[in-house]
Amino acid sequence: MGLGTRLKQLFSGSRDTEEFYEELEDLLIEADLGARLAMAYTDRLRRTGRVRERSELVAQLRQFLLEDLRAADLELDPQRLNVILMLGVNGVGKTTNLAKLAHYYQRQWNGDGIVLAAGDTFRAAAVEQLGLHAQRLNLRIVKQTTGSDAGAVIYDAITSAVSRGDRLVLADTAGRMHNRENLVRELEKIHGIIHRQAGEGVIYRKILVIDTTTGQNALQQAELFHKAVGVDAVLLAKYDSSARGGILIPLAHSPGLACGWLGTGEGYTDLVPFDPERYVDELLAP
Ligand SMILES: Nc1nc2c(ncn2[C@@H]2O[C@H](COP(=O)(O)OP(=O)(O)OP(=O)(O)O)[C@@H](O)[C@H]2O)c(=O)[nH]1
Ligand SMILES: [Mg+2]
Repeated sequence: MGLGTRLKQLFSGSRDTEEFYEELEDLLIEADLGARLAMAYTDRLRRTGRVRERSELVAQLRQFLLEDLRAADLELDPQRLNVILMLGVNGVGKTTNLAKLAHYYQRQWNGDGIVLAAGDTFRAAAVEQLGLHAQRLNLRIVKQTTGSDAGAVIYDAITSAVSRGDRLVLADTAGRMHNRENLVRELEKIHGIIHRQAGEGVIYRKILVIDTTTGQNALQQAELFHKAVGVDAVLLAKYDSSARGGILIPLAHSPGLACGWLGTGEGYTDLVPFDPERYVDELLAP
C-alpha cells in the first residue's frame, strides 16, 4: 500500500494530536523517506498546525518534497559524442536500463551512431546479455571475453566511436567484484580512462542505478559511488515493483543526487524522464 493511501487512512482517526504526528512520521519512514527527513517534515507540520484536512497535509508535504527534490540535467547533444557510464551494485538493473536508454536515444535521434560497450567483464554471461540487447536493438557492440580488462573495452568503444563519428557510447559496468575495494578501484580506473580520452567537447554522464526495492541501503550505495567517481544522475529502477518509492528524497537531500529517470518495467519502453511534480503527486495520491 502506497503512502497516499496510508495518509488517507490516517485521517480516519484523531487529527492534530501527538499520536497523529507519530503515526505520520512512521508512514513517511515506511515510504523510504528515511528517519531524519520524516522527523524534520513532521516537526514542520506540527509547527504549522495546518493539517486538519488531508488536502492540507498533502499540499504541505508536496511543497516540502518539491523543495528537496531535483531533476538531473541529462541533456545530451546529438552533434557531439556523448558517453554514459552505468553504475550500481549487482542486480539493480544497470544492463536492462542501459538498453532502454539506447532505445530511447535511438528513437529520439532517429537511428544510428549509438554503440554499447560491454564493460561488465566480471560476471559470466554479462557480455552475452548485453550482446542480446545489441542484437534486438540492432546496435553495434564493443566487447571482449569475460575476464578481460573492462577499461580496455570502454577505451576501444570510445576510440571507435570517435573514428566513426558516433554520437553515443553507453558503457555497462560490473556491479560486483571480489570485494568492494576492487569494485571502487575498477570504477576509478574506468572513470580515469573516459575522462582522459573524452576530453573537451564530449558530454560524459555517470548514471547511478538504484533499485526501488532496496530501501535505505540505497543511501550507502550512493555514497560509495558518488565518492568514487561522482554521480551525475540517479536512475530509479524497478519503480513499478514497489509501493514505497520515496528513496529519491533522502538521496536528493543528503548525497545531493538529482534523479534523471524512472525505470517502470522490463521492456525497452519502460523508462520515463524524471518529473519531480509527477513523482510527488504519484507518491501522495491515494
Ligand atoms: N520490474 C522491473 N524490472 C526491472 C527494471 N529494471 C531492471 N529490471 C529487472 O531486474 C533484473 C536485473 O536487471 P539487470 O539489468 O540484469 O541488472 P544489473 O544491475 O545489470 O545486474 P548485474 O549485471 O548482475 O550487476 C532483470 O530481471 C531485469 O529485467 C525495472 O525498471 N522494472
Ligand atoms: Mg548487468
